[in-house]
Amino acid sequence: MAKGQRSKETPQARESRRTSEYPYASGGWGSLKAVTRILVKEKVALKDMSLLPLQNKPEGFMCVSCSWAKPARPHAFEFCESGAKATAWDTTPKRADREFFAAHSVTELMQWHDHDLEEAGRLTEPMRYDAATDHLVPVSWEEAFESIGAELRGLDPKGVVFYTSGRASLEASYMLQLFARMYGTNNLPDSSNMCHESTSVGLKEAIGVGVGTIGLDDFDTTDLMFFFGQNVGTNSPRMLHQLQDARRRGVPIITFNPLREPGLVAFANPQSPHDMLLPANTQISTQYHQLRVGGDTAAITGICKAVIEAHDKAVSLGQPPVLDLVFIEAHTKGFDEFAHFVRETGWDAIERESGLQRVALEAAAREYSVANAVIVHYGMGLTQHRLGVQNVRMICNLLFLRGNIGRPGAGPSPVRGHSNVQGQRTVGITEKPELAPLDELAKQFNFEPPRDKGFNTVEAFEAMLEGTVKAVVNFGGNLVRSVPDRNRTQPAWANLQLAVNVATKLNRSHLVHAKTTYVLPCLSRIEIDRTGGHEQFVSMEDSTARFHGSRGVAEPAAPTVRSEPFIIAGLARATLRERSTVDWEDWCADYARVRTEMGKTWPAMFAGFESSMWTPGGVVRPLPARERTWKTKSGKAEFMVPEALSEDPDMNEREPDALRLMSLRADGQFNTTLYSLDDRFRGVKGSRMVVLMNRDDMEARDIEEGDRVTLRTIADDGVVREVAGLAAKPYDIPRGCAAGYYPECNPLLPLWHYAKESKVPGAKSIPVRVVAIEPKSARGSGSDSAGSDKLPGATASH
Ligand SMILES: Nc1nc2c(c(=O)[nH]1)N[C@H]1C(S)=C(S)[C@@H](COP(=O)(O)OP(=O)(O)OC[C@H]3O[C@@H](n4cnc5c(=O)[nH]c(N)nc54)[C@H](O)[C@@H]3O)O[C@H]1N2
Ligand SMILES: Nc1nc2c(c(=O)[nH]1)N[C@H]1C(S)=C(S)[C@@H](COP(=O)(O)OP(=O)(O)OC[C@H]3O[C@@H](n4cnc5c(=O)[nH]c(N)nc54)[C@H](O)[C@@H]3O)O[C@H]1N2
Ligand SMILES: [Mo]
Repeated sequence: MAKGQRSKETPQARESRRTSEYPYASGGWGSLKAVTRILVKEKVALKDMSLLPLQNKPEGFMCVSCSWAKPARPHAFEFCESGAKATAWDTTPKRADREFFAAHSVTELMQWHDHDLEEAGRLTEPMRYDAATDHLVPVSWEEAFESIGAELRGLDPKGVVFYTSGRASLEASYMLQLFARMYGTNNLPDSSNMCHESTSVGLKEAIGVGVGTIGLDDFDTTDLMFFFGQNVGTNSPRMLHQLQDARRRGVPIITFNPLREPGLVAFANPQSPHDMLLPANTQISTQYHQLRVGGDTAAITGICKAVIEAHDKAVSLGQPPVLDLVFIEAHTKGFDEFAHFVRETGWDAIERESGLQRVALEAAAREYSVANAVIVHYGMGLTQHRLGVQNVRMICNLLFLRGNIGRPGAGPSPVRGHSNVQGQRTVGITEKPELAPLDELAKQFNFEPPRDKGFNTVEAFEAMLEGTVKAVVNFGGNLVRSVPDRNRTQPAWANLQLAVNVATKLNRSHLVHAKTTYVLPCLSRIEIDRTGGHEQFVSMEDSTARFHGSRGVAEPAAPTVRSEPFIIAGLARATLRERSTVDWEDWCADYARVRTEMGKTWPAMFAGFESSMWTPGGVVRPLPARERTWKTKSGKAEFMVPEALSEDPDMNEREPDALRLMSLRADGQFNTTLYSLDDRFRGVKGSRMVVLMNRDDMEARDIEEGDRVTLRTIADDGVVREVAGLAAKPYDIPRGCAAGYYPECNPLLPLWHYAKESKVPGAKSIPVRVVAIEPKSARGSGSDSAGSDKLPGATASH
């Protein structure tokens, strides 16, 4: 068909295409096949496959994938497709050892695809970049510690950053924050700075704790759940068990998401023979609202408006109130201002900003108004916006209207990412001095901790660009891929004086080498930790604020790989020397000593933890908001009036051809780790260089399926940000919105495009425009519809 002359698709054709995008429920046979494929690909031995049943069991290891809660009565196979992939990835027999690094120079490895770097296998020995040969070369642990310690002693601690990627155990995290503070800095960002920090800020202001208040038991008593911007089937699949059980009880689920995510539509449990044999899958969402990207504040305003209107009507008719007036009166502040705002906001503005019709929002409000206990689950679709903190506050506003917090079956449920990201914050990994127990640490360890604010992740890179941050000690993390503005931030990383990377597998951040670069291999949590000559355990906190013990079950990748506590102790000892008041070796010989110290710092949370840490279902962390005690400024749960209906004020309709680009995850990845280039659920195969667009937006720009487009960020700071070679794919997504993959799209995301109170990058709302189209037909036959990602997408050359 000639360009510009395409006929419009009929609604029927559109509907049938929509339903053919992923014809199967998430889970199901597709999931089993994907697990088997990766086990075979990673050559995981049969004996290691027997590890899977130990995953997330009270006596086993806590999965290294997501942080979803671990039940007291686990399913026989308490793991999911993602968790099985993560386990296979870590227990692979492949090794990136000294022979591997001798065979491949760093310049050569820079040409490898991200997937292939990690696919090389587990790191086995400490390595240092050698500029003379352009290779990573082995060094002994002692030599690495001594020379890193000497370098750190020569630097201003305020210019050194200690990043953690959300996997390090409570013990390792406690040790690391203490080391950093004894060294002299609060520069302790972690991955939540790019993730749920909008939650930590927003929930703290609204309810006095920065974490969700629900537990697994709440799934048994809830009678309505919402999902805002969280993709459960891909990113926290074990939660599907609880959702399925709730659906069987008839609990409705209302979803707000620009995309129809298969995992939120239907689910077949691949571990249930009953589900696998019956074609009828459990329907997950009973209402599915495909709002515009950045339309949540408007949508929630609409629901609240309908609820308040229903209340006003009921009261005028002498019927029982719809609002929980007793809760509002006794427990909250700011209701009148919020209700005034809601009454004053017109439906036309709500419909325009949310992209949804009034009737749809009223339908959601009707369910909400009759439910007695409501849980709201949410994820990156809410937090990664310019007004991401406001979004979180809007969730609270909605819950407060009917007292849906601090009672069974109700509350906010931010679904966290990394397996211990929440726990790291709990034990002092924070750049905010007011959140760390500095007085307790000062007394307990007889030193003067720094009191000034440290850098979060965005600020660390701003300072790196200015040249004031000179060194990064990086636990996990692949920052040159995960942070915004790649074409500016990657060269800043290469300009560092010192980069120390503690990791399980090789990633690009190790290769974009600083003047001095170390790569130190650490144990995965799946492996048996024999530090100190005997088996040791660690602990973590899940997404529902329960602490769990974790015991490694697999043999270590190599005898020379060390535990994170060992590595932190080595670095601390060599850096602090006589300044240290801690016997790091002694702590390392028995992590129970670290837990004892944690108990002294936070008696309410960790006193007696040594004997309780194996409690099935976890040790419940005390949260005042669960008891309706509000540790907020006013001592009440606080309503707030949103400052704008649009979450992305800089996206206003200023630019008629602008698209809101969300950068998100595929089921073949865990963040920057790419297990494969497929996104099974969204029908994308063999390449991640893809942009999903509304068919009408494609037609308006004369783009055909498979054409390769160049996206450019709309920004007036004089920096050109582009990603080229993205294969366009028509998709069921609201007009004006587009979707691409993280991390491939990160060059488009300006470093300053963040939520102002939390500095979480606005990764779900990048204003872009299509600036070039390379027609598929011009490339000749034989080229597939997907883009090309043989080389890492749009990296700056090094
Ligand atoms: N398999 C796997 N599991 C993971 C990860 C992984 O990469 N792979 N990563 C882990 C980490 S660190 C995290 S933080 C979590 C992330 O898990 P999620 O919070 O689910 O994150 P994303 O996949 O980035 O995107 C979430 C959803 O938000 C929707 N969305 C985008 N914009 C908007 C919007 O404006 N409004 C609404 N309502 N929805 C929107 C998208 O369509 C998508 O379905 O998962 C964790 N678990
Ligand atoms: N555009 C865009 N950008 C985003 C996001 C987005 O949605 N869109 N999401 C953001 C979010 S939510 C997050 S959490 C960040 C994540 O960003 P990062 O924290 O930078 O990256 P990860 O991919 O989680 O880290 C991967 C590396 O961790 C190492 N690793 C694995 N296991 C361990 C371990 O046990 N110990 C140690 N020390 N290392 C280990 C491996 O070597 C692997 O290469 O990215 C953020 N960036
Ligand atoms: Mo995350």
